[in-house]
Amino acid sequence: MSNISYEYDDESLVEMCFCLQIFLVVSCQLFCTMEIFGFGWRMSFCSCYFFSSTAGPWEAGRNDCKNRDADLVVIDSTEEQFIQGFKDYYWIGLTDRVNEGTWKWVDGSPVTLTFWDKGEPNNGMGSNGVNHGEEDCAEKPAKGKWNDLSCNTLRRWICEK
Ligand SMILES: [Ca+2]
Ligand SMILES: [Ca+2]
Ligand SMILES: [Ca+2]
Repeated sequence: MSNISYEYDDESLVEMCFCLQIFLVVSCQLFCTMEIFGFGWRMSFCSCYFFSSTAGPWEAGRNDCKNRDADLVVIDSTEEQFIQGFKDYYWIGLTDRVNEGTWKWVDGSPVTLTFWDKGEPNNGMGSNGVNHGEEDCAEKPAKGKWNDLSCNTLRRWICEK
């Protein structure tokens, strides 16, 4: 599995598109231009992402994504884990709210590939035995891989469509 070690300036890439097959990261503006010129990749290989500048609970982030005709990001390939390069904390579209311990993507797709940080998901149980409360939503932290935390925590979010 490749080690992804990009670092992105959160402020400069608010919206971007990403094409899996050719490992290409482009701005949405450029991507739209490419689409106009007949690169019909969007349906099969490419996704576009929105990185919010404001923070809110997981559900608020999801609602905002839906208002953008999108949903919280579903990470279904190693390449898509490029989001780890962003420096801030962001909600991703993964939750175990319905069945504790059964993680589901917001689009209903199976969780086949995961990038949990060491010891995560821990449902709030710290390594020192202190329980920080139910943790049912997943974030991409500023550093390290995924962590579960309380869905009411305020985080920025990433939408995908
Ligand atoms: Ca995806
Ligand atoms: Ca949980
Ligand atoms: Ca956790």
